[in-house]
Amino acid sequence: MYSEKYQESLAAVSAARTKNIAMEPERMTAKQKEDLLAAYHPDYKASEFSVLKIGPNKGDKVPHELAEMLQAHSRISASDIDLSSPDYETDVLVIGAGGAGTSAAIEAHEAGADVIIVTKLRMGDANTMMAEGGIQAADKPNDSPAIHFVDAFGGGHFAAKRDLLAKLVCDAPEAISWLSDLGVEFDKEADGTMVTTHGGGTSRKRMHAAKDYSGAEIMRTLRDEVLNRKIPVIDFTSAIELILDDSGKAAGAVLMNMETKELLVAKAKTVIIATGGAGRMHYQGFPTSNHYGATADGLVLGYRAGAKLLYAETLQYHPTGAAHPEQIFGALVTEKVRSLGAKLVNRNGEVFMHPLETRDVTAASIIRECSDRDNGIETGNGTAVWLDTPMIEEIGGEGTIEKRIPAMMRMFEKYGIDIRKEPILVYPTLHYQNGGLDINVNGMTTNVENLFVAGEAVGGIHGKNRLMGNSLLDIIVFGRNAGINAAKAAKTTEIGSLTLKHVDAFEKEIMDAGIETDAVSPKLLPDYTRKVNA
Ligand code: MEZ
Repeated sequence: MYSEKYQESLAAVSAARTKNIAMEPERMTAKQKEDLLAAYHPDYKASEFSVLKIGPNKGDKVPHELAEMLQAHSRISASDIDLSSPDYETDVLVIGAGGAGTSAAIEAHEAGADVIIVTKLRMGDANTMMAEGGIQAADKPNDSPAIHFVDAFGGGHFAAKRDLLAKLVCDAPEAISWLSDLGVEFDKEADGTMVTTHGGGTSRKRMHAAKDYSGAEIMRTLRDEVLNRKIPVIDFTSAIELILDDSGKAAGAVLMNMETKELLVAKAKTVIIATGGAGRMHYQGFPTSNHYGATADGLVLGYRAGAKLLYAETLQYHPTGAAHPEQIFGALVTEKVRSLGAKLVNRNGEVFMHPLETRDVTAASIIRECSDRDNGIETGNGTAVWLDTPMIEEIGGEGTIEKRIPAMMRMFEKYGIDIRKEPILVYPTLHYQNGGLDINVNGMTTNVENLFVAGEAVGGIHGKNRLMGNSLLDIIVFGRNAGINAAKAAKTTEIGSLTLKHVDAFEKEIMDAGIETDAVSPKLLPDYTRKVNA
């Protein structure tokens, strides 16, 4: 139920619905997309970026908030830590317990390695849990990994590392079977075949889903598998620095108990960073669809240890974050809503774009509609456009929303909005870190031996924009891949003496570059304390 101020616009949306359902909005040309992105996408706003003064990516630009963390002081100095008697020793240390970390741990364990998972919150407190719309895999007769590759490569502005993207799409069908065999309940037709839908930028229906809580269903299954295998999970404990050995190989991490702040040392033959994304950095002041712990920690850990970043200047603003009511501001409204037929409509009830353009283009169109075109709806918390959800019931028949996107329905129902009958207000929300640590196809960073990365902390798999459903896919494909290869490397690794010299060396770089900062990193948790004016 919307207040009086929305009624005129709601009436226009409702009056135009039948015509809007029938209309087929034109696709933009490549040139139109380029111009739109340059003018309206947050990644193109030069004033929001800083040039890094130190570290492996010196000279590159990243968002101000990330630059501050990458060039911040460590939480420790090397002399604080006694590395001579580690608290934990293992073959493979996995940092992070979302979908990528747990998949990596399962495969490393399967390969016979001793594995420890360390996580700053609890297992499954991760963006995986919050992923809604689905996971892509070309496993239907009209599709192929090659077509999947072409869609994702184009959607990512032809910038993806080809070997990483090829692995993603080629391993996708097997990833679905693996998850299915572990117990993930994907949506199926009566004959047992998987239900698949389109996403933005896909030329085939290859989105597999568990209704609109696909990530939660996948995480439930992976968590059970970790527990069944009795893989040790050290929770409420963050990694705050990587440990190297005297030949520069990753060899463990300094850990911090989140409650007591006690420092611990974990020694490992190989390390996997699977710390997830960065939405809680709130780049450019955007709200986020991300989990509370998404603070770019893995990028900081890797960077200070010498690992390179790739495309850290590119972020994904999911076009449809909830813009109203305030209690769910920024929460994800899954792209599946558009896959099922809902169109984006402005204040006057006009469809202003094709609903399944890629996410960067869709987000930029919404921003243009709400800014220069002045066709947005004032919410009291900014402006927004309508996502006309009742179209779904008109197209798919009564009951479609409850069957296919029940979590969406419940989320809005709590606030008195029945999405079967009323449209919802949306605006872009910070959703995904396209960039991250640069890896080879075996999952190891390009310049720190035995340091593996999986999941959202990786850069380069998707290029400069990711398609829907390729993230749940990459955490599985590259999580498993990292686990297998980290276990293999651990078999032949001899660890030299442990060192934190790189931490002190980085501190010296900060001083030498004249960087004046009080910031410490990794951030670990966002700071939402209210700043009181003096
Ligand atoms: O891949 C994603 O980010 C995804 C499936 C999100 C969504 O819209 O549901």
